[in-house]
Amino acid sequence: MQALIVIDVQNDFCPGGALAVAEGDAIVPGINALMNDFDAVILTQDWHPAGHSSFASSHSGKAPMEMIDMPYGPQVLWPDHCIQGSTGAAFHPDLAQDRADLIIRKGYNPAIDSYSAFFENDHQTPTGLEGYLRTRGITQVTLVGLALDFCVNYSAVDAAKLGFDVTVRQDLCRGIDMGGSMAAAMEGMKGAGVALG
Ligand code: VGL
Ligand code: ZN
Repeated sequence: MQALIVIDVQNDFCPGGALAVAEGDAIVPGINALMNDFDAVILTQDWHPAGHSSFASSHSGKAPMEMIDMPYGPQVLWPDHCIQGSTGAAFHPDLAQDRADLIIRKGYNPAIDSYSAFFENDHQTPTGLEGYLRTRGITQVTLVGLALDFCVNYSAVDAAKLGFDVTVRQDLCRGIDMGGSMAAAMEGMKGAGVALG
């Protein structure tokens, strides 16, 4: 059984959004077309409370894209984005969200970020997605969405570590690419056994 996992195709990651990824909206038609080919379709939604600890605005003297040491490790500080209930947190209006079997939200814990759809950034607090996939008999997952070098990358590596057969469709992803993050992500995914399609 195969699942399509669509990572964070939300307004704030598309052109005009708070943390816009170049051409983030260009992948939407291709993602919609792919949905028919899978036994399950899962959407993830970055879903932060106002004042989230991953926001630069929550740390005096810090600017977006600077790093900070958190108890769980280094963390990039982001512009305020995907605030619960905001237009920025909504899915891109053209995404076929009615096709989703499950929408999994992440990043709701104020003290910790969650790039991966499987675990928060401490790499141990689960979101519940693993259990959902296993109880539905899913063994193969294909990932698409935003951003390739952050949430897609972390989700793909975690899925592979958990033993799923993982493919990332690069043509249906777009990345942020800061400080060599894209090259590092590609190496990390390859090393984890992720197929880059
Ligand atoms: C993401 C940075 C912060 C992502 C989410 O979806 O890749 N990146 N929050
Ligand atoms: Zn976020």
